[in-house]
Amino acid sequence: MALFSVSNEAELRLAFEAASVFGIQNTIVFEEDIVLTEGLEYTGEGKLTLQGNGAALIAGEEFQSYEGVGAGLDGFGVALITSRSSATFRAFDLELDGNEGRAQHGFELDVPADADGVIKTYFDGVEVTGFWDHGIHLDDQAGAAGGGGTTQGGKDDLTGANSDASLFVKIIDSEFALNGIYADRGSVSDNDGVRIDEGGNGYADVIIRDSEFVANGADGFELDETGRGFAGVDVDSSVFNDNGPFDLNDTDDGLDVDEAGRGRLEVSVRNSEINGNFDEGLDLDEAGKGSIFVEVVNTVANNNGNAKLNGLATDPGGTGIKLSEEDQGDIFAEFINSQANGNDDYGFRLEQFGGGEIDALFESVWALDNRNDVPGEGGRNGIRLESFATGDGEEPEVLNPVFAEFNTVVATGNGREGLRVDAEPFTAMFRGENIFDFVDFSSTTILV
Ligand SMILES: [Ca+2]
Ligand SMILES: [Ca+2]
Ligand SMILES: [Ca+2]
Ligand SMILES: [Ca+2]
Repeated sequence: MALFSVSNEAELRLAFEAASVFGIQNTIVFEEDIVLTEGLEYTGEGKLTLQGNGAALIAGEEFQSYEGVGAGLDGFGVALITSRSSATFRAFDLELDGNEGRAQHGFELDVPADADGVIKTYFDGVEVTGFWDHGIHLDDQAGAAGGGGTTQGGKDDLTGANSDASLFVKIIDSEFALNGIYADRGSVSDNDGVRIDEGGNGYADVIIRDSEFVANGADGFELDETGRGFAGVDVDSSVFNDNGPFDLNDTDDGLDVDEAGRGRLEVSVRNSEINGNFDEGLDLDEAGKGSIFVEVVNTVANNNGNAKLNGLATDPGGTGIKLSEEDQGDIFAEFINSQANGNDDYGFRLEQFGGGEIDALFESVWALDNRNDVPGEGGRNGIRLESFATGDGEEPEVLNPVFAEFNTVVATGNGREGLRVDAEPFTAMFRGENIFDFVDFSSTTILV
């Protein structure tokens, strides 16, 4: 094991260079804050651990910028740390500071094309703020824009690879704030607090505990999984608030997970807040083979949407919790002791397309005062469930089953009825005291 203690840029750069050549285990220990003039690169085969001891790594006033790479990048800052290694990366008790947009990412993982197995990345006690692009970007999607990945063609000097590798990410006691909001230093649409792009073979599995994703230009957290493999995100005691105001033509979400191709989407959110984001609060999209499995417990998703931009957003709306499942597969959802109130569109919206069913439990749930007061839009429901044998937008629509249990649900004050269901058949169980009105677009409703 190689251990490096560093207290200035020259020592830190030497440590990265040495670690890239030697060692199975490399630990770099920060003795004090360090201001960087150039980005750091790691290309070694050994594990790399940054032990920050509370120090900050800061992009300097004249931090290195892209030159001659084109794609609208020239003149904008490079990433603070870039890894081109499939070895485990860990950062502890370290602040990464982009200095108001002078650096692109705090940490960029460009997955090598020949990577396989599981690449593990850990952030514990890490604060990431002030980057013009994603605060953190883990990139295993090929192509300048990625398969549904980032939108600024070629903005990373090397792009991810659609490698055979999977990504395992653990985020503990960390904060990601105020990234992607610096228009004159490179920020454009879709610059998130944390962005994980997984492509090709392999899955993405993310654990988040006691962390905050706040006031980033686009999504607070986004996972985009394509190709074979599932997308899994397990969240406890975390905050995803006030993200997504940057692009007025495409405002963004608190917590956004997209899964495409083979594989399921599995998300659990417990004891968390998803409030005040400028599009959806929690936004889950699954496509290709596979189902959505979601559990939301002791969590609030309130006041999401872009009406607070007073009409500046070109596509009004924003739902508290939105699930969309396309193609083969179903939605299995449990919402317990949770609320989605005051959102600009629906409180809860679940859509199943392409054949399958929705199986949902709402227990001790509030969906209050969700409305879309845009003239002519006519308001929204507290809870809307739609299940189709046909694809999204395909005519004529053919309905599929919904099974739903409502136990002590209040859905009042919404722009339209508290509950709307489009299903064939709709099988409903009512337990406890439920307070909502109901509009039924199902041809058969079975009360059990
Ligand atoms: Ca992969
Ligand atoms: Ca997949
Ligand atoms: Ca899928
Ligand atoms: Ca389906």
